[in-house]
Order: sequence, then C-alpha cells, then structure tokens
Amino acid sequence: MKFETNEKGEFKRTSSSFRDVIEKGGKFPPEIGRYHLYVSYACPWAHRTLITRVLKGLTGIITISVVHWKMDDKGWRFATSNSEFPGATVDNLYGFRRLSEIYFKADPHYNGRFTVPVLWDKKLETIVNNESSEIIRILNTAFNDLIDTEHSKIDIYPEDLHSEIDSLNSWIYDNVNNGVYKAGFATTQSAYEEAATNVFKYLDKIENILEGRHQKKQSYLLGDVLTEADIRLFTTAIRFDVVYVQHFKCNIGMIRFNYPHIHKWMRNLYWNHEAFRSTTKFDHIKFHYTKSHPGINPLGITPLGPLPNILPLDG
Ligand SMILES: N[C@@H](CCC(=O)N[C@@H](CS)C(=O)NCC(=O)O)C(=O)O
Repeated sequence: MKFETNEKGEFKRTSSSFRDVIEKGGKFPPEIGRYHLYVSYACPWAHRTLITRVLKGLTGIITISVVHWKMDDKGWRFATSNSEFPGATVDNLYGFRRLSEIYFKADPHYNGRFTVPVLWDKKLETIVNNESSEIIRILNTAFNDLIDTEHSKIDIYPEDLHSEIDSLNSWIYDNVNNGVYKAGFATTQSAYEEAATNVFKYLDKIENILEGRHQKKQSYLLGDVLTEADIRLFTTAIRFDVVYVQHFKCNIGMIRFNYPHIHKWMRNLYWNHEAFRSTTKFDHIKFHYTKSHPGINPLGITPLGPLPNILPLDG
C-alpha cells in the first residue's frame, strides 16, 4: 500500500468524500436494519464507530461486515468465509471480495482511497458517510427514537461540552491520532524525528490532564462523563504499546511504563466498559499493521510482545 508523503517526506492524510447524515425527513432517514457499517477491527478510525455502535445499543439496528486484517496493494478485502479468521467476515450484503467494490457500487467514477469505516444505506445502495468523526455523531443522535431510554440518554457529545470536546479533538487528532502515522510513515529521518518527538510532547499534555482528573476522582478526559473525546483517544492509546511503539517507531516511552494516568484511564475503559473491550481485537490490530506495510516491515514478521496486550486493571 502506498501512502501519501510530501517532498519533505511528511505523511499527509487524504480527506473523506461521502459526507451525508442520517436524519428524520432527510434523504437518509433513521430506520431499523437499513444501515450497514463496513469496518476493520485493526483500524483506529473504524474502531471509533464500533465502540459507539455498542455503547449506543445499536447492534440490533445497524449490521456490520468486517474486513480481513490484511491490507495489500488493492486495499482491504473481505474474508473468504466467516471462518477464515475470527472476527473477519465476508461482505454480508453483496458477497464482494474487496471493499473497493463497495465504493464503485456507490460511485462508478470514484477515485479516492478505499477506506474504512463506511456507513452504507441498503435501501438506496450507496455510501452515506465515510468519515468516522461524523459517523460517530450520527450514531450518537440519529437513532435515539428507535432505542431504549437507557441508550438514548447516553450522549457522547453533550451540548455544554461542545467547545471543549472540539478543542481536545482537534489537537489530539493532529498530534496523537494522526501523529503516530506521521511518525510511522515519515520517509526521512528529520520528518520522523519531528513527528515522533511531537507525539510524546502531546502524550505528556494528556497525562497532565488525566492526572488532574484523577485528583478530582474523575474517570474521563472531560470529567465525569464519557464523551467522544475518550473514544477517539482510546483507539490510539490501546494500539500504542502493542503496535505504534515498535512499528511506527514511537518508542521514546510506553503507556504502561511512562504514562500512569493515561494507562489507568485506558484500562478503566477497556475492563469496565463492554463497548471498548468487545470491540478491541488485538490479533487484528497486530497482524494488520505489521503485515500490511512492506515498506516499514518487509518480512511481515509480527513481534510477540509486549505481553500481555493490556495489563489488568490493577496491574
Ligand atoms: N478520515 C477517515 C480515515 C479512515 C482511514 O484512513 N482508514 C484506513 C485504515 S486505518 C484505511 O482504510 N486505509 C485504506 C487506504 O488508505 O487505502 C476516517 O476517520 O474515517
């Protein structure tokens, strides 16, 4: 797979191209069973949508297909059968072999990247949205009339916290979520050093925030409520020690040894929240990165450690 870098060897991520919403009275109205998510358990952006789907009680409303962890020069493929690899599925809607076929079904002239996640409309047979940050906001509100109150009252983007969430999201995305990719896909020593150093500068900043929360006996980035900012940081944090440290060379420190408050926050989400634990598949994560980037790891050998993938709550 070729990734985009500029003349300085810096990684640049292309933006998503389908940006519709699900809303009452709109082109895509909320309906039980109408929408489908194409996801990967390996991908941190798709992982956001998987967590939100479980957290909001939408597993009976939105169906899913999960690509195989191996991404090659033609992009993602589906499993050849539902028993090829635990968790990976065939394309449950069309029996396609490749995710690219889904994009071409939506738009025969599509010329962007074939990324996960994809929110698909079974009725109009097209892509509603392929930008994870927008998909999780759709899942947060669009189906609230169709689910029980226990789930409809969960709000990962509460009105009074909009500006704080937006601000956290913005610098955490640039410097951490996408920051690890900038380090990993840098093609010059200087671009790598700058990106990797920057990741740790911002992990230090997050550690300080979470230390403050801990002193106030609060469990989440913004206090007592779990928000999308936690979801978005979690999908990077949970991959950090097991993949980004060695594969993306972000090895100035590890969450488990150097960031006690991030570590505690992450283990709380993983061990105490089913939505986080049940959607985290370490085998997909480890195999995907280490066996899908021949430019970074030509032999595709997956390192065994660190073990365990995540320490116990009080470990
Ligand atoms: N902006 C997108 C990014 C999604 C993305 O880059 N997904 C990666 C997997 S982690 C992908 O599918 N890459 C395939 C490719 O770039 O060809 C989002 O957040 O939804």
